[in-house]
Amino acid sequence: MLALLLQLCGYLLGLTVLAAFLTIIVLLYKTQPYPNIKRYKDEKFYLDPDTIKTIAFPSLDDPPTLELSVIVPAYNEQQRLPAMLDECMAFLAQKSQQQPDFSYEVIVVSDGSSDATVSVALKYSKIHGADKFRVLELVENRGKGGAVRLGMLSARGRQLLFADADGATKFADYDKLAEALSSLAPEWRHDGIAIGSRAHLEDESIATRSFLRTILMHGFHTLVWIFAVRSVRDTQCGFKLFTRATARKLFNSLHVQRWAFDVELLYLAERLQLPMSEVAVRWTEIEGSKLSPFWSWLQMGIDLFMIWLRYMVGAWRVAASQKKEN
Ligand SMILES: Nc1nc2c(ncn2[C@@H]2O[C@H](COP(=O)(O)OP(=O)(O)O)[C@@H](O)[C@H]2O)c(=O)[nH]1
Ligand SMILES: [Mg+2]
Repeated sequence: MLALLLQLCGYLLGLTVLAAFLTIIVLLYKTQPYPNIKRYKDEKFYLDPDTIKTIAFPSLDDPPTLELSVIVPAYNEQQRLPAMLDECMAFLAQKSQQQPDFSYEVIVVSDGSSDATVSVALKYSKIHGADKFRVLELVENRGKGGAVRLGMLSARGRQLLFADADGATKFADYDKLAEALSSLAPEWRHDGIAIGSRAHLEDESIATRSFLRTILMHGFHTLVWIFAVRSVRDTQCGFKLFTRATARKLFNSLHVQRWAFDVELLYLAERLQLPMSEVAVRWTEIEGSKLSPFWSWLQMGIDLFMIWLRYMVGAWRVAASQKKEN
């Protein structure tokens, strides 16, 4: 009886090893090591509402021509977007009045929205002008990571920030991120990331969250720690600031287009040993999140494991040959 049981265990072990081996072979041969960044022709242009002309976006590979680019990924955000944009544009206008050499642009990336997100955003472009405010309309939904990436690849700033469309972060906290970034990287050619963080709010959020969400949150943090990122406490905050040099490296190497993209970015940053600093930001939970607690977290868990596995076996690689910096 015992011998039979042992034999069965042996078979099972053998099968598991074989399955793992086959998975690795399939991953190695079926996965492209570098991301294939898809961008349709219509997605290469923005509309200038004054002249009603479409103009080609510049490239992240070009030299920078202004101080800050703000990328706002927006998927069906007609309701939540105006409050965020009002706060952001008022802050930036005031800042550039106080510091005349502070120049900026905002790029709203509609991620294949089916509501009025694009027309809401275009109104801001009309009011502020297409030099300060551009709309990138993706014809197909990519997921937050894909939308942020295409916005970054179209931006002109020496520093590039991405910020969620719901205005959950107080936009004025950009100043804190900028201060942290300039002490890590005084110039845009240097590497650095300032990461908005809600880690200091964890105890408070546990008090207001349901038990299930708290368990999922801890489970997620543990998975992130095991599989990907160890030096950052809050990987998911939608408020991160990069130097142009770092944005070039990371967004050209990014594979994940869905929610786990932040984790891949920070995983890459750790591997490339880029300087990072986590900065506490003010945060308000805004109604209308489209993340369903259970399924999105399950999907993120799987994505995390797959990020780890693909880089481990070499199916994904870091885009090593970086273009010459202008
Ligand atoms: N749900 C969702 N949000 C997206 C997508 N692409 C971009 N986003 C943007 O990602 C940001 C974060 O979304 P939100 O629903 O507030 O998620 P949460 O704050 O992490 O719970 C918002 O700016 C969304 O508009 C997408 O495909 N789905
Ligand atoms: Mg949100």
